[in-house]
Amino acid sequence: MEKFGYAESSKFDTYASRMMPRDEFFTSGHRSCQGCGEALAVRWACKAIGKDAIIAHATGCMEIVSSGMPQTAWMHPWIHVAFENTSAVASGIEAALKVLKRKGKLKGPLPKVVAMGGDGGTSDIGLQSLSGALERGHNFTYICWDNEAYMNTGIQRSSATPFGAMTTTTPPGKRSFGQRTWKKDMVAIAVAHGIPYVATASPGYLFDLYFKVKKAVETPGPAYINILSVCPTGWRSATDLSVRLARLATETAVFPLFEVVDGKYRLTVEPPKIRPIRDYLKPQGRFRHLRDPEVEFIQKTVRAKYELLLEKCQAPFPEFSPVHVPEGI
Ligand SMILES: Cc1ncc(C[n+]2csc(CCOP(=O)(O)OP(=O)(O)O)c2C)c(N)n1
Ligand code: SF4
Ligand SMILES: [Mg+2]
Repeated sequence: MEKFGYAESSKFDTYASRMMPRDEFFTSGHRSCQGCGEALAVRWACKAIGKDAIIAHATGCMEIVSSGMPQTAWMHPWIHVAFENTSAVASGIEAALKVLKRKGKLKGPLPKVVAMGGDGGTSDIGLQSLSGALERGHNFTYICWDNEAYMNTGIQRSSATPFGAMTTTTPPGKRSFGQRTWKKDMVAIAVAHGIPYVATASPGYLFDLYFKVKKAVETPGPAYINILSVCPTGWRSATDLSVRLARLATETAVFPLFEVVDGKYRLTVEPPKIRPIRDYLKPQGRFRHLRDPEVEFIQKTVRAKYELLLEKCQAPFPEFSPVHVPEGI
């Protein structure tokens, strides 16, 4: 795959696993559910991270399914941390590596530092330590496995749960249609920190995901990637539909794939025609209860947000001006 590069890869409509590096860093034998889109995303993200990396991982599905004592599916040095301090731990690792290098105890390029967490661990509980680490400019990459609820503890809503979705804490009924709030925009929050690299990715477009993660870990300074992680258990969807659903999320503009480099937005996957939102909602039991008015509201809002994103992509100026402090002051 490396010989094609990012630009060429976007021309492929089919996907062949043989085109990706063979090294496995998230190995088989873990206990994720059948058809878990999150586990697929982790596997390919880890291929992109490559050798010589240290991972701090919050509690959540990908930690629980992969690290039951005395086994582990992770081939990288991997630390299980609490929700609140994932990015603080990553900051500490990065700072310690720099000190070791300064003291001459580490030679050559430093290992890459990566923090990972679910949407609950990122957009709710770990948000303040993430914000601090982005603001301080640590050289690390944060990856959010966004399956849109607290799945590991039994499908409770998070601030990343989409409008109208059924969870165990937003049950639809006579007085409720499910989640009442719009999904928190973690990408916009990350961009607002003025960091050099922010992106969305999904297991429906693995080449796109691979190159974004690679770019993120190679970017000096903080990088943030939000990965839509299809969860058949929580989304009440068929286990053989996960990759299809990930693609539908982009084809319906619910989850556009783009990157923001030094404040400049760029769409990386441009669907030739945006499909109606029903195509995405229908295969998911979590949206089964929605009536026409709610579906129409979702359609209208998704369309308006997509238009706004396209405008940002076409804007001649970046969202922010990167500040490069000159040497010596
Ligand atoms: C401070 C704290 N609160 C609650 C829990 C219980 N808990 C463990 S996993 C989990 C769900 C995590 O949700 P998310 O971060 O979205 O990851 P997912 O399981 O969906 O991949 C919760 C609430 C905990 N471990 N620590
Ligand atoms: S609950 Fe969802 S995210 Fe968690 S392992 Fe199962 S399918 Fe994957
Ligand atoms: Mg989650």
